[in-house]
Amino acid sequence: MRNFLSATPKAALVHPHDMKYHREREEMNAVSHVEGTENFPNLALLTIASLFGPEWELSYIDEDYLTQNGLTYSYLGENFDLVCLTAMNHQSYQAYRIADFFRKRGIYTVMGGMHASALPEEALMHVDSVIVGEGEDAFPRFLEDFMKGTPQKVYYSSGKVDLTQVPPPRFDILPNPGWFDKYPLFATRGCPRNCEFCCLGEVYGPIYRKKSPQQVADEIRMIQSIVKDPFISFADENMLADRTWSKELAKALKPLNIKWEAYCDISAARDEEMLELLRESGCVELIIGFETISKENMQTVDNWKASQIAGYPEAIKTIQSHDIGILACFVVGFDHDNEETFDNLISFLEENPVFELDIAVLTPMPGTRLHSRLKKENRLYPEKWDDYTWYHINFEPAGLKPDQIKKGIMRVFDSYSSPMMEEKRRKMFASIEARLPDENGRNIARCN
Ligand code: B12
Ligand code: SF4
Repeated sequence: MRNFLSATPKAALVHPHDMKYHREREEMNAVSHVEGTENFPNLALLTIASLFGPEWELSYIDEDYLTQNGLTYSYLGENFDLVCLTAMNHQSYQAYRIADFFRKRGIYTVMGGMHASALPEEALMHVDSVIVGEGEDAFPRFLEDFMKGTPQKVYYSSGKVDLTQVPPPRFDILPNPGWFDKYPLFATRGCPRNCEFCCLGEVYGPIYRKKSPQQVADEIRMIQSIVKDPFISFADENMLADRTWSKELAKALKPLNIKWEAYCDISAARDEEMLELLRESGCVELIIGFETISKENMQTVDNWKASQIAGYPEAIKTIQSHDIGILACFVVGFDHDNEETFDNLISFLEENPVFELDIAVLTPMPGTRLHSRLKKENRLYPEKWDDYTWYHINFEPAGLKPDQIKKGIMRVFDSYSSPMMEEKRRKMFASIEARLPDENGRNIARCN
């Protein structure tokens, strides 16, 4: 059995702050004419928190919160029995710094999330144990071993967690629950597509699974008991892939009187009955990965997506006609991209106005097919994970120089934000704008 510092074992759940990302975010905001950054509580940590027994005392530590409020990282001096870390690629160096620090103090560290799941061996150079994939089935096994004093180095998820059986995330442990702009939840896992650059299949596996609509509604009620008028941001990879279930979910959400957004693919446009139910249930925005309007490029991403490009204009019109805004996410840096890519995107957006726009730089995240291909082609730049922010060029692009990519993105955002386009969108989207809760609820930080 493990000896604890006191009768109540103490765990810290830490969301690392990445200074470099936040600096670049500000630069990107200037380019995209957007102000501020959105703050979310970290859903992975709140989910992991739900897996601890009642004997544990849990401290949720969000370094973004500490930094933005000018507070020191005094938690580093506190005594814990266990420190749990999560990290995306760009946050991994800071997660490692935190882990090194606690390990030097003899405190046990465990890490999960996107980065550690793709590179468990690397993570193990800094942390004591790694959870690969979903935490809901792997972390309880770790905890059991940890309590016995025999934790292993790596725990793998089955990738088949039954979402109807998982406990609700512990929003009640947030020390500052009202501070956040949006409150994330997930309702499904898995995605039927298989994009070359996507890292999510590696973590969640290929099986599409769902919570019950009632379960999701209950989780939202719990958030509502802690925060007034929370804006719910569904963190699912592709939430509306099952239309029948999505309609049931919309009916379960309607009485809650919330506003919400979710990630989905363009096929949502095919079911207008569903779109109407979504609108009635408070859906104000769908975040859709359009990726590219070049069929040649898209054929390297995913064949299904390549077959959808011709239908983009109609789909955009249909979804937004239901007063649901689209946050259209595009990626540049594909092998068939060149200077014309930016001109084509500018014309496409003039002809098919979208409520919001995001443009990211193609990034070869570890664990993806894109990463393996570029490695084989000897095109990866030396890996610096804090450059994996989706604002950086981390490989030798085929048809453009890194500088052209940056200038091209700027050109598209300048056109999108020109007074003429702003005016056009203002008129066109007045009824969507009217449905938004307030400025704070607006989608500012974006990712897909
Ligand atoms: C919500 C979200 C955000 C929110 C909130 C982020 C936050 N504070 O948590 C916002 C909008 C702010 C955001 C911003 C960004 N994001 Co984001 N985001 C997401 C999204 C949609 C959901 C993440 C989530 O909450 N999932 C639900 C939880 C429960 O799942 P999970 O994190 O995978 O955790 C499970 C397991 O991984 C594991 N686990 C995870 N951590 C731990 C820790 C321990 C100890 C254990 C035991 C287990 C464990 O157990 C959990 C339960 O099964 C994902 C895409 C997706 N669908 O996953 C992208 C994603 C995580 N984001 C991504 C990116 C790139 C970004 C940005 C850099 C984008 C940008 N350029 O602005 C920024 C960075 C922000 C920052 N502060 O540094 C990438 C990360 C890629 C990677 N390989 O690292 C993703 C995967 C999207 C993508 N493009 O593929 N994001
Ligand atoms: S990028 Fe989006 S659509 Fe493509 S596989 Fe990943 S989650 Fe699915």
